[in-house]
Amino acid sequence: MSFEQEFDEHHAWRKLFAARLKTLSEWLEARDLMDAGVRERLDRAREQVNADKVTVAFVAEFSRGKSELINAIFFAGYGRRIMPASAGRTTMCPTELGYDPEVAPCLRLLPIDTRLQPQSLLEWRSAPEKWERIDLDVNDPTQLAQAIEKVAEVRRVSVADARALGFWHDETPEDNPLPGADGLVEVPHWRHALINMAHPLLKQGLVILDTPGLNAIGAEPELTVSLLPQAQAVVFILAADAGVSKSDLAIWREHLAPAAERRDARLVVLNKIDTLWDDLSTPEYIEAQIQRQREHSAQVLELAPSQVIAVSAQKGLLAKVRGDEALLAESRLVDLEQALSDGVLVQRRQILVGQVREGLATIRAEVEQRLYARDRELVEQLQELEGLRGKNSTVIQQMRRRIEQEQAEFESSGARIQAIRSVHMRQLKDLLGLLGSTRLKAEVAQLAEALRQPGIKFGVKKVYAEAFDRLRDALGRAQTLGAEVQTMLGASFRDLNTEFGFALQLPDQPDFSRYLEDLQMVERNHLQYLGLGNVLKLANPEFGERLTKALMSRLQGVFESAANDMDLWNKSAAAQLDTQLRDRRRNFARRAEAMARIQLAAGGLDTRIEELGKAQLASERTRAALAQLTGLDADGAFTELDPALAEPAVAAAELPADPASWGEAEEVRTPV
Ligand SMILES: Nc1nc2c(ncn2[C@@H]2O[C@H](COP(=O)(O)OP(=O)(O)OP(=O)(O)O)[C@@H](O)[C@H]2O)c(=O)[nH]1
Ligand SMILES: [Mg+2]
Repeated sequence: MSFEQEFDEHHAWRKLFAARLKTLSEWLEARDLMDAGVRERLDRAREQVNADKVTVAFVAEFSRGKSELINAIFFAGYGRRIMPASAGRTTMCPTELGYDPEVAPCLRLLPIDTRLQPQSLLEWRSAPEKWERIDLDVNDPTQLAQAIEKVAEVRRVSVADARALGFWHDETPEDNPLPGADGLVEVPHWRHALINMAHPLLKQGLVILDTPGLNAIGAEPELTVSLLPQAQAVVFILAADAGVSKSDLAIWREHLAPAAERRDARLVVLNKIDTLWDDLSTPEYIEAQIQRQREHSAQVLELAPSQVIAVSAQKGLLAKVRGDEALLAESRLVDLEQALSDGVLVQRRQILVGQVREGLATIRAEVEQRLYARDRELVEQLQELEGLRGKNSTVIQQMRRRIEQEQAEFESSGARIQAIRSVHMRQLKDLLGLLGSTRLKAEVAQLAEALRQPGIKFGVKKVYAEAFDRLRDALGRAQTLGAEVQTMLGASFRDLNTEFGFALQLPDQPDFSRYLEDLQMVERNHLQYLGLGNVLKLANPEFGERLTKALMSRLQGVFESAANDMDLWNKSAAAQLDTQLRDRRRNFARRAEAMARIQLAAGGLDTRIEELGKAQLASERTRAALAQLTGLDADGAFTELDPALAEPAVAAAELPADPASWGEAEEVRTPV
């Protein structure tokens, strides 16, 4: 399947999933099986799938054909070049292409001067007034291409200004731009560009990141330590006419090699194979040349030759625009599209399916727990009523009193639950405090201070190591506190189950190993980055500031996710207490009401027993329907729904006479 087809398929699956979640949620509501924990899990699953983005970043030295490749793969349908691609340095600032329905189609450009201020790129994103905005007309490819040419704009500034902006380093003079006769040097006009357009692939969640060459990528630490490591795929490009140069290798080492152990796709492209096409040579000879280049590139990058995909972006674009099938085949662009779709989309889908399956399984387990409690009550009631057969009204009267007495005893569980809840809230507050941003800032403060000092920082790696040790420690302590909550709640749940007949079951506490891994990856990205000569750049305090900002925004992401997981876990536990308390209260009301009816009418007992029997059957159907609604196989295929099971399952016997007697438990809120 081509990249586009695969992407369409992925999108179709996401829509199907959203529809299934909606059915599930309505079904749960209709049966009064929704609680705060389940609702939150459903919201998360929906969010996870809706917000799913696939970022493909193109990274290479200038002029290797990144922008041309983007044109050829994604934008040939416009019949022309959309991203500017020309000889020499063209794309001057990182350019992100995506789609946000909330914003009209436009190009937004962040001025380079913002580098002089401490905000991170992430922070600038939420300051729209700082960006220059140009509306785009997607139906007019010429206007589109002209507007996007702005990403190639440059400015001439003094060496001092270039230094302040991060494009001039006295320590590495060979990388500095050449001053003109006027002593000025050329720097990018813009720091970052965001293109928002309703292209079909972008609308479905694809994000494309085009980057400028070597020195320009390194100038923006956030790109290196955040944007690129978080992309689902990074395409690295070499050019057949240039071989593997020293700067190609520097980019490979700095941006691609460190992520080698990650599951995400890293693709290597040998572009411009058309420069080897030559009318005087035989096709066999040309093929041998291409193979030799692939082998050589693979050897230098320490890859297998099969991992290097040879293409011609330019001829591929031309072939697509002209509809020339023979040329398209010769450009081999399809090989690359295939690799992208297998390597990126198929994997992405697997990860997503895995997460969603896990979420659905938890929802099912939690709802089943509640159904189990309800079933048990049905059985008890049936036994109670069966025992009354043939008994006189005095016995029934006694039974009625017994129910009232039991009900009164049960009400004492309310106070116990309150007590448990207040201990739980206190523990939770401590726990979330460990993962909060105040704490995070405190743990990183020393590192931030060290980076802010002017001068070359030889001890920076040690400061990093210490800061990450402290962060790991904070996560570790949060996990330990979580275990304490687990012990406390587990014991309380067991007591409540035996004493008051609840069916409470504590979900497992979230596993933090994923966050420890994330932390490790952030640390590795930073150390790798500093290990590559960038440590010299740290002599500049603004650079240190930017690096700290970039670090903070990633760490915040990790800690927030950990806190969210903990919060959800606690919500589920608290919601169980609430709903089971409510179910039990309601059940007492029903029993008392049934007794009253039985006392009043002859034959009332048989009617009630029959009703309960029906309720048991309905409950079986409810379980079966729940299994179907939450069913998802490992390939992401949903279980087919049996329409018969969607019938209203609430039998009359389940409904109490007077809703006011249900007794609502007050809602639990998580402290922030
Ligand atoms: N012959 C040939 N030229 C190509 C091919 N791909 C790109 N080019 C040309 O190479 C030049 C550079 O291409 P770009 O796409 O601008 O390269 P880039 O990697 O985006 O470069 P920067 O934006 O400067 O970082 C342009 O003139 C392209 O037309 C190709 O497959 N064959
Ligand atoms: Mg470019």
